[in-house]
Amino acid sequence: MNTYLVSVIENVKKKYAHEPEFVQTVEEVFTSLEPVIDKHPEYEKVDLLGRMVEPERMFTFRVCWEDDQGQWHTNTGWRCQFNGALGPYKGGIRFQANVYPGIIKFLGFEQIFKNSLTGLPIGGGKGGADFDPAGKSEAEIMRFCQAYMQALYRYIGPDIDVPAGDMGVGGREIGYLFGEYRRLKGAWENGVLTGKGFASGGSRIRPEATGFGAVYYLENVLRHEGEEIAGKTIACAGFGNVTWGICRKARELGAKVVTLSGPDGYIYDADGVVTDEKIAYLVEMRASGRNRVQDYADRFGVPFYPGEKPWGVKADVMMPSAMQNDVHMESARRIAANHVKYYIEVANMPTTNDALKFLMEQPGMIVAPSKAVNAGGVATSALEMAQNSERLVWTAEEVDRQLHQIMDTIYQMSVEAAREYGLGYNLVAGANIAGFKRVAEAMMEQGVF
Ligand code: 2IT
Repeated sequence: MNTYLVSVIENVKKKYAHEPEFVQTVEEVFTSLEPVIDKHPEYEKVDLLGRMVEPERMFTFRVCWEDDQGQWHTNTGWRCQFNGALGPYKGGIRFQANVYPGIIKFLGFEQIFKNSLTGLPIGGGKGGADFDPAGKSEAEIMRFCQAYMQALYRYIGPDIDVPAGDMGVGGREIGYLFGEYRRLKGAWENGVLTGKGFASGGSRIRPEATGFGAVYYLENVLRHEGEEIAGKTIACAGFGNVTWGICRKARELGAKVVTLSGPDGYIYDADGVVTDEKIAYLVEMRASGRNRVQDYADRFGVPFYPGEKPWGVKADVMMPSAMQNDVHMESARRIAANHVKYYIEVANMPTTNDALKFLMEQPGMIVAPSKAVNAGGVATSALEMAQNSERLVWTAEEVDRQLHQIMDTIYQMSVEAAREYGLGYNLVAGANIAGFKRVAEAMMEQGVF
């Protein structure tokens, strides 16, 4: 192993032992980079890797909000401006009770390389709060978003840092965040946030972009194997925006999603989540704030497996699309035993590092990494920024065409990067290397700071 690379990883492990998700992603990304670091001894002198694992800056702030009974609550908010070498910091905001700096930093670190892969001018950032949106009223959500923006607005801007949604933050929350930013700044700077509603300057296709992009990526993988998407069964996790987009695009192309999951368990729909009614119901379930997938089983009369994950089902394609570390070693063994050929990560870091390594070693199994597969979401956010700065609105066809092209390019760049470094058909290493190269080049050009 390259001694410089090892020393940076060891340092992160020691220094950030209290942020295990961040340590996990640094280890995963940097381990893939060995042949690149071997080839570039000049990186050590300027401590390029040591600089990459330190955010350029990170804010922590208090967020106070009043509930419907007049009781006040205090939460913590964060925004990590991780790496701005390629453009304004860009990345979502996550509202979830378990959010802490280790989650924000793992997401921010992934975002640097993902954003680089899109080929668009966006740096990496991420934010969030340890606020649990489940069961909150509409008015409480609005007040929380307003309070969050009151703390954040002075640190962001269309050329500085452009937040978007992530878990717990969808179009509704972005609307409230944008409204408060506009009120505070007294200016129509709609390029400050992406994922806005269409009337507020949002882009066509942004809501479905992550799911559509994931399916476009999957099509590339299938083509490489001489297979077609039509007729394939897909096991998904989650039932949010991303899964909704996958269901729609899969149906359009003749495939079907057969599982959905939530914190309460998973459902198996042998006919597939393919009718308009079923697909629309996903949006309803998410908007209800109940965070339960059993509602789908009750409504459509399909089996529900309480407390279980869908990784033991037989399907052609697995697309973990819910959250980090959803697939552990035990699930990975079941996936391998079922001879699943395509393991396509969608959520950010859905697989533990040992499970990912195990799956990549399975003969005949193809593993694709989330930072490439889900990059269509942020890529379309960058297209939203472009439309906002041009004061123009592109058609859905135009945005979809560009999204499709970006996903094809990400796939090809990943394949070529792995091949260039003698790693064969390795989509995981290829994505890490291709993403890293562009950031490294920009950082080298801009001098040490
Ligand atoms: O993980 C992600 O890429 C996102 N949550 C979307 C980020 C964005 O800026 O659209």
